[in-house]
Amino acid sequence: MPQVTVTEHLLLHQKQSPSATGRFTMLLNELILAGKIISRDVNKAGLVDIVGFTGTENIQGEKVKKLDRFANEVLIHRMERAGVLCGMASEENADLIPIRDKFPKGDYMLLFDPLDGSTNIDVNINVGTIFSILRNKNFDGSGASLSDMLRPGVEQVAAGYIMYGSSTILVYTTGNGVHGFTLDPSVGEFLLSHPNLTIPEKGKIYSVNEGYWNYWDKPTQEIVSWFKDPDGKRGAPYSLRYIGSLVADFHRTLIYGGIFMYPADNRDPAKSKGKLRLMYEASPLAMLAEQAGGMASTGKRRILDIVPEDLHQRVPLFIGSRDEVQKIQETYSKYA
Ligand code: AHM
Ligand code: MG
Repeated sequence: MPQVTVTEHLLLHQKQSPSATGRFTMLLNELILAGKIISRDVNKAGLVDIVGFTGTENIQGEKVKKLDRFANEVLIHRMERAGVLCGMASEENADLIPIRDKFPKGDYMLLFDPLDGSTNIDVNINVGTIFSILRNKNFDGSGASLSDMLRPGVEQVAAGYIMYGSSTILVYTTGNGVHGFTLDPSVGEFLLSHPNLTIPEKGKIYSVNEGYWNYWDKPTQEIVSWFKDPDGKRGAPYSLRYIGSLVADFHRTLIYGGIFMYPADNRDPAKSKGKLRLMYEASPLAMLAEQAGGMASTGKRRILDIVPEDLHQRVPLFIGSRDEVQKIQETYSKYA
């Protein structure tokens, strides 16, 4: 069987679009190279003195691990030089990251979570880079402003993730289906392994940190109880799977179906809107989910319709198969 590299796949898709200039391919190629560099270092994390905390805290007040900082630096360094961006934002940086004057600019904007799930690195659990790409409608050759960047997920031109696990996988969409590529380390290329991924319409798995049960609202408690006994006769319950690493939990949901949830909770005011960030986590994964035939919701509204007010805004997230996400929305509307 002929093997299709991610670059060939990108070029093929670019050819289908008459307005394509190749700049988007350049952007994704740079992103892929950054992903390969991060993958190399994640793979040897146990070998070198790179695991452990840096001793500082990020904008969310969480401890930053060395590999998070490394991944963030690699992405900023490479992508600033790509010549196609007018601004970036990272989960690890408080403010918008400008493209310095010495580099050429383009109208794309890149938002990313450099290494999501990094608390899992020390125990060899999958982690991932999540990315979201927007276009600046007001681009005039200079940088992007905050208001240029605070756009709803529905305007994303591409989104995806690179998961560093037993193998390194790139999953992305440009609004034309979802495609997965596996890194072949012997040739250093991502090869098409999962063309046209679709989420099963209904699944058998729910995924949530159930330790927070006491802090959830009534609709979330009701839906989780329902997953344990969906037919009301103590018949077949859903299975529970929770890795605690969003990219890994989402990747399983994408392939097997079912639902991943990170609801709002009342543990502390910072988590009253959930834990996950709209622009770096929820929106890009929501675009993938919808492109794969699934759904993503806060329980009350579609994730992709939310207009962000802040780069680091958090949002409750229910994402996966249509059937289960609809069930959640029905439960929420009962309580409205
Ligand atoms: P991070 O961006 O600081 O890595 O945090 C996000 C991670 C997700 O990967 C995961 O879904 C979630 O936090 C797990 O949180 P919890 O430990 O509260 O269940
Ligand atoms: Mg994260």
